[in-house]
Amino acid sequence: MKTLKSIALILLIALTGCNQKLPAPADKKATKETVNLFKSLWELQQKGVMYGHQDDLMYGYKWWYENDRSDTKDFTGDYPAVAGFELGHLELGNERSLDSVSFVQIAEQVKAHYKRGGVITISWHADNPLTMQEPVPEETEGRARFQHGTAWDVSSKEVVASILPEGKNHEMFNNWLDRLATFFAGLKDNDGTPIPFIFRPYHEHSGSFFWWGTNICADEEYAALWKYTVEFLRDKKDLHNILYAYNTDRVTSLEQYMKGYPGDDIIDMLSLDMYDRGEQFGGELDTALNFVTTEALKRNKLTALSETGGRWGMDDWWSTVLLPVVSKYPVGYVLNWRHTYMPRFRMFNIDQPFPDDFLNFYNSPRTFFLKEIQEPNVYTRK
Ligand code: BMA
Repeated sequence: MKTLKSIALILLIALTGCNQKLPAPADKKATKETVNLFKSLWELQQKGVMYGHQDDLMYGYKWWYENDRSDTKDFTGDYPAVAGFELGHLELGNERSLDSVSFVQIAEQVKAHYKRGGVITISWHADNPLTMQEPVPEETEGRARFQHGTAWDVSSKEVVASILPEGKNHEMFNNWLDRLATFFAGLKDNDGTPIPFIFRPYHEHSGSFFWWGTNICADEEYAALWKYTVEFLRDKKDLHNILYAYNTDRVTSLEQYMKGYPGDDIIDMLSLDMYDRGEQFGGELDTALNFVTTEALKRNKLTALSETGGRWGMDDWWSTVLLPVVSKYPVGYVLNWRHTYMPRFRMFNIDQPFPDDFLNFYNSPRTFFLKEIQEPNVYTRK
């Protein structure tokens, strides 16, 4: 009897101990692979930090879409654990993104990275749905003229209101979301399994350089935009392979970070973007990651430093500035922004895609590149 009882107890602990106890995505209907991804990311973020790179599989400074090529792999021998992609201009029905990348090829690389067991994250620099319909006002000059109608056009504070229900651009915006949904629905494995990914739209809300930025719309409007978008994709379009990342730019307090947060029923990840613009970066990043990751854990959410980049002219940034700070906190991944294709640009040495010090970051036991997350597979957990 005693033995039977203890066997039952051991079984109970084993059953409730592993998978069951781990937090899960906000979407109650998330696919099995998406739930597994969430749980894998949750566990990985306690152990170390994954390396991510935007458009890593699409191009480098001097090459454009070559089979299986990656700047990260060229330099370290391994792919990044996290591959970033960008969908700006998909909403317009274009074949290529605002960075001239083919959407068909993006879908190919999403599939390839999924097959390798890598993590996928997608951003969306959507055009300005209000001003893109209007001609450039006469008095607009310089940079503002260049940005007219783009994600960076902050000339009107009416944009978000205009696309929410009752707004004059609501139907048009539904159309944009429809195009997004069609693209997402097409992200499938050969056997038809929807490929899970992290979607990070309307990013850097704490800044005022996008039409969804903090001084351009009210925080309530921003939260409503998020809620509307998620309900559209998740409930109306029945897409259950998406983890949603809330995101801000540089912030100095949790209160500032949470302004516009749409709620735990919408969001899966609390992420932060911060680029190194000078000496104070390390301290500021430390403070911000401290309160963002503490809050995320409290809410059972994932975390990431979803955009970052080194200090101009600093050779050992990766190992002396970034690594020590991200190692202090449960940060899921750090994503390095894109290596803009510019084959004729010669102002600095772009023959080498990363500084030598990047290898110190790569070799650290705290960092994970693709090979380190291939087993167990983040989608099957086997
Ligand atoms: C920005 C810049 C732009 C680019 C955009 C979307 O941060 O890199 O040149 O168009 O991201 O990828």
